[in-house]
Amino acid sequence: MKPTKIILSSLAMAAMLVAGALHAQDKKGVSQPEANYQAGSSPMGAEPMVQSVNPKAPPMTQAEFDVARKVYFERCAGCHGVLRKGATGKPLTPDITVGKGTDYLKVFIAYGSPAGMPNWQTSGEMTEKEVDMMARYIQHEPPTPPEFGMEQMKATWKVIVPPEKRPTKKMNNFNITNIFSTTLRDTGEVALIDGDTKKIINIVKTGYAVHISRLSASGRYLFVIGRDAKINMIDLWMELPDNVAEIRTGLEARSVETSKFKGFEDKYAIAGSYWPPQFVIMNGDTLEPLKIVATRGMTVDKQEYHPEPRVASIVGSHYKPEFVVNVKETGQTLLVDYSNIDALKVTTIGTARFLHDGGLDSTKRYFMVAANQSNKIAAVDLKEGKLTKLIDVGKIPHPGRGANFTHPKFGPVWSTGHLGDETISLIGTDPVKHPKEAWKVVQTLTGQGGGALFIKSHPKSNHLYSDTPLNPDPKISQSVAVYDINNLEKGFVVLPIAEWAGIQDDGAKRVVQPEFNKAGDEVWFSVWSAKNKESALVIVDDKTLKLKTVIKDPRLITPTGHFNVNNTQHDIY
Ligand code: DHE
Repeated sequence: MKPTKIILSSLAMAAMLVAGALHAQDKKGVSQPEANYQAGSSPMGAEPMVQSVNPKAPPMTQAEFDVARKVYFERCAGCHGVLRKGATGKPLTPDITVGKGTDYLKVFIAYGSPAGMPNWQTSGEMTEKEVDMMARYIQHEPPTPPEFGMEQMKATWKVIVPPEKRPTKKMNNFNITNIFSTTLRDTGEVALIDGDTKKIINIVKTGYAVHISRLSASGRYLFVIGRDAKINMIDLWMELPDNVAEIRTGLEARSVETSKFKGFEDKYAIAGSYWPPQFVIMNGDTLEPLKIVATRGMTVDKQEYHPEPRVASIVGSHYKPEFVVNVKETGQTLLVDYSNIDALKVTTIGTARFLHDGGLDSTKRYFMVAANQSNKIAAVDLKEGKLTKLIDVGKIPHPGRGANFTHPKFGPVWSTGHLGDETISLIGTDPVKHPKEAWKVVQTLTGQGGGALFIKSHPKSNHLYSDTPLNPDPKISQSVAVYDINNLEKGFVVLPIAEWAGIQDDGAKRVVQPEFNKAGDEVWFSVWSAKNKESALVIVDDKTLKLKTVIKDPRLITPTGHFNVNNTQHDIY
């Protein structure tokens, strides 16, 4: 026994040195906030699951299993997957982990790795005891969370105000086309803010760690999804806009969308889940679940079965009665024809693995979706129903919905920033008048640094805005870069958004997600701090690039994304 132990611990020492050195180097490439962002917390830790014991793995008590499972879902599942089959992180199934052994695994958990694994112990986020517990936990069989089918969905479905009891016309004096729905992430609420008066109209209760808002085609209904897969449907025609229906469509989710094609306006809503891997089509009036489709299947490259491919972005096509559903781990983009949901037709287009976020080009014919860990953008033709091109861009593209504008030299372009480097890629999107530039990176701009999440422009604006909320340098994460579209060579100017917010405490004050108002003459930003710190919204005059207004309110806790009704309804970005 003894010699084995010595060998193991010297192996561990060596691995520790290598991992430590690499991690230090890697700080340039993948910062801690970037890694933490991708390893975002899953709400599933509290779900009941059966734990099986692997006799070849080191023993654990039931109490240890329960704690370790919670930690795993909060810290690790985002990258390594619910079933630990690997996603953006490596697979961690017992056939791999038992062979590595506890000491070896402890080193990687403690010190991190160059591929982006955070250094959980040396960063102070886990104790040595917790690291030891996690190293043992991942050598046991991964517990499987329960499925969530029609019965479970129906049990959570509530029509708070049935359609026949709702107003037949708009009952308020708000200019609803210019309302902003602002995510209040950590309180599980959205703030509905009047874009004209800048006053909060209502704070509406939504799901846990609420994520995004989308509009119905008519602009009347707002759909909000939480990470717990809870969808809230808000009627903007009510005297005081509020929830009229809600449902849970799974245990964990990120995306919701509505049918936008002519003749199907406000007819359907769709939500994709991270767990179970599926999407559900719902009645657009009531959220009644109608059709559930699993996304488990084969990966685009190696054509291997993936048991838990998560549904990432979804967009409603304006060209056909179709939803564009992007399945992350398999790298398949599904065109789901909703014209007859009893005989559902799905066109499966192989794009690239690790699909995440994306948006339409200015003609709305092409969907541009980031395959983030593949460092690619896939341009999908929604008219012809095929992949037009896979385009290599910078490291870990993260466009949000991206930004469309007319480049003075190259014509219409769609752009994306990157999490992993400081570049902004401009991709030509006009194969008719600019065929040479189409589906190529026509220009690469240099931004403030990595850690960019969202980029935005507007047809009426001459500016392109890029945030960098995950950059480790507070000067960069608390400001935005703005480019003059007609003079891109000049570089960017920096707007000190967090400073303009006038917040005195020491919160993180990350500046996140530029979003235009309906007129396209103001840009809204969230200044996002932890829930016990002050946050704010800062509004900039797009012509002068000067501060216009700051919105502060004790109820504005952890504001992150915000969605202008008109721009979200019509896919203007
Ligand atoms: Fe998001 C969009 C997933 C963390 C704010 N985010 C998306 C989309 C996906 C996604 C799949 C595209 C939805 C669509 O268009 O249908 N987000 C994830 C994650 O998996 C991740 C990395 C980790 C997690 O645990 O959730 C994650 N996202 C975040 C955040 O930490 C952000 C910055 C703050 C927050 O509120 O949670 C955040 N994500 C957003 C926003 C959008 C978004 C604001 C919509 C952008 C848009 O312009 O439409």
